[in-house]
Amino acid sequence: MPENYHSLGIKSSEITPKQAYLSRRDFMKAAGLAAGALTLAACAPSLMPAALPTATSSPASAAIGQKTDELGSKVNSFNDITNYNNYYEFTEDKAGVAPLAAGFKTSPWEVEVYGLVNNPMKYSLDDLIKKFQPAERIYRLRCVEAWSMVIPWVGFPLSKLLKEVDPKAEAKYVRFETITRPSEMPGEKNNLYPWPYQEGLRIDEAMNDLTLLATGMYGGELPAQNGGGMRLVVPWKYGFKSIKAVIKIELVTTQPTTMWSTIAPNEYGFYSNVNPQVDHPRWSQSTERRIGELSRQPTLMFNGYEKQVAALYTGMDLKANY
Ligand SMILES: Nc1nc2c(c(=O)[nH]1)N[C@H]1C(S)=C(S)[C@@H](COP(=O)(O)O)O[C@H]1N2
Ligand SMILES: [Mo]
Repeated sequence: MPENYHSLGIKSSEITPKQAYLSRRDFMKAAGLAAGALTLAACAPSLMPAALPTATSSPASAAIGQKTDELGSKVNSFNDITNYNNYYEFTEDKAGVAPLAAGFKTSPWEVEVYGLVNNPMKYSLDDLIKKFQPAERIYRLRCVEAWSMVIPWVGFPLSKLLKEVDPKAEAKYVRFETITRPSEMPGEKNNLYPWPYQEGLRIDEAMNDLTLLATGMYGGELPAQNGGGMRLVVPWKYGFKSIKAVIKIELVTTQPTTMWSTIAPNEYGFYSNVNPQVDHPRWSQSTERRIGELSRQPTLMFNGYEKQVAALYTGMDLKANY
């Protein structure tokens, strides 16, 4: 996952898409193009119900291109967000994910919620959308590789779903699992990785209002390369915690195994909170490169979400619990 993952013998290929350097005028043009693409997607019958919120709450994607997050950073273009992806089930090449994911079926999509709950559930994506009313949330995404984007998700708080399944008192953590479908995900045949991709959160982290289950993006459905059918978004943690294509959510008592902490426990801890003061063993985390911008910028504690989440970690040594 790091841009130069030499320890696994993976070739270093940081391919920066041309779009990352679009001028302001080209940026606007690209936003217009994205609007066209979304209209097409919305016309495909099988995709129709997926993630489009009601007409009134769904801003045109061209308008989304001019929006900012609450810190004033403008959202990345639809092109950047959908063509520069980390998604190892497809490939280790960020620019190669989109073409490979084009054939990935995100509908129908089912999510099972089980384990230490009083009310285990199986949902279709359509059920989830009807029940939990996804809305737009613009979040910064900070990859552990020290690049970042601003992404207009459409999603609902994980807490809403957890309240419905009603965790038992013994449930202390939530475990998430990505779909296994090697026929459509060629990277899953690469046995350098202990598939399926798994992630986890402490239950109070999972209940925080920022923690999102995303069913859409840029006012439309969630593109396969961004984790459609449904993905987790935890904006104060490094991007790899935001697991894509989730099909299983399990409530458990002990801290779940995660794919990256299995591969390199000294580099990717369970918490993986964005922290400019705790460097990765092989690079600094103090600054980041915003895709589409030329200069680096300082990385913020908890990715700028300190007010909302610092209390989750009171009294914890954030260096030891990286
Ligand atoms: N299942 C799965 N989820 C994943 C990944 C992955 O390889 N597989 N990559 C992670 C990493 S490293 C990042 S930075 C983000 C990227 O999300 P994006 O492509 O939507 O920007 O997805 C995360 N979720
Ligand atoms: Mo990442």
